[in-house]
Amino acid sequence: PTVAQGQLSTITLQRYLSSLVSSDESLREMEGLMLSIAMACKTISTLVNRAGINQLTGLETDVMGTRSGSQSGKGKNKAKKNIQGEDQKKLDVLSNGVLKNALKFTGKLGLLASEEEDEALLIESALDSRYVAVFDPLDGSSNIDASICTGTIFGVLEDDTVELKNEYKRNNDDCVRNADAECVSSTEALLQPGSQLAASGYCMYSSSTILVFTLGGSHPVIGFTLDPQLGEFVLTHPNMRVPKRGTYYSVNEGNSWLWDASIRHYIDKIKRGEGETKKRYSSRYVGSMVGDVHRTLLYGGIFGNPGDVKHRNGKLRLVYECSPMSFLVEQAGGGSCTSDGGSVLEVVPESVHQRSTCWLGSIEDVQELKSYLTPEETN
Ligand code: P6P
Repeated sequence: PTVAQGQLSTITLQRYLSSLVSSDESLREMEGLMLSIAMACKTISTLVNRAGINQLTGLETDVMGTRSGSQSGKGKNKAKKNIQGEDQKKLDVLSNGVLKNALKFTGKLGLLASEEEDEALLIESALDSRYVAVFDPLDGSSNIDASICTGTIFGVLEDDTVELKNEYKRNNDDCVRNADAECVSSTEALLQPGSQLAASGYCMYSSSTILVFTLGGSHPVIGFTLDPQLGEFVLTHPNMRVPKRGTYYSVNEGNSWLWDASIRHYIDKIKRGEGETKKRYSSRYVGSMVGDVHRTLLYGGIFGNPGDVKHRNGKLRLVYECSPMSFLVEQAGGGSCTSDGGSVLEVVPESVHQRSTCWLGSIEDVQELKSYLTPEETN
């Protein structure tokens, strides 16, 4: 469903979603989830915008001395690490709590996975819910102290094990067992390929706060901008479509000496104006996936985190970064692929925090890149 340009500013997220549900009752639960995610994003937006004022910049610390039992108790502060071994920022922890609680209290999710949580969260009271959610609560948080854009990335999946669970007996060791009493991981609903997403999106915290999402199927990619005066997300991008071609490439060239030769060759060609369009491409790279993907969605071009000899699978996480973003870009008429030319959306995750190489953007730019990619070789 799209709306005439003139009507845009009067349509809030709440009104848009309720109009969807009135024509399709099966979206009732999804409406509740999206409103909870939007509420959490409003809170995170305020936290991010006031980080400097509320001394919420900097690292989440773990006071060492008191743990090692030193007399003084004035231990040296040491940054806490997430399961990725990355320093956690204060706002990573806060944003994670805000989103986790917002989703838990919907009572509509039995399972959550977050970049900031080592293990998937089982919500006993809602284990038989229809959906599970995956999210990166504050992607690009290393940019926070410099007030560069950050974002929340989320995905919603049908819990395809719910029916099975009715046959399984829950076991007190927190796994579900099938009829043969084999332990079936109760978190397998999270390990679905991106093609199975029921919804995905992001909220970007930048010069404005913009919530962009899609419900897949016949639904558009749609964007709502937070009106600080109203405190409401209002419809500003009714039907986002990626231009078929762009003139920007967005990748961390600092790693180019470590890339596979095929990728170095591609980037070299397009920056020299020797690619298919014969136009010279410019580099645009914020180092914050949500900002780089949002620009690519609007202006076209190609974004990538290709992996290299040191990080074969790149830096981005499949389940809550690559899959949701690839799903959204492809729904907007763009393309996506891994660095060996495969489909991001067909990669079946083996673990919640696994990484994947990822390219996404204008369909013709992604197709041109794929013509350079050789099967992934060891360097
Ligand atoms: P690199 C931020 O840490 C992040 O997860 C994404 O937001 C961003 O696209 C990527 O890492 C940046 O990676 O290797 O360029 O620092």
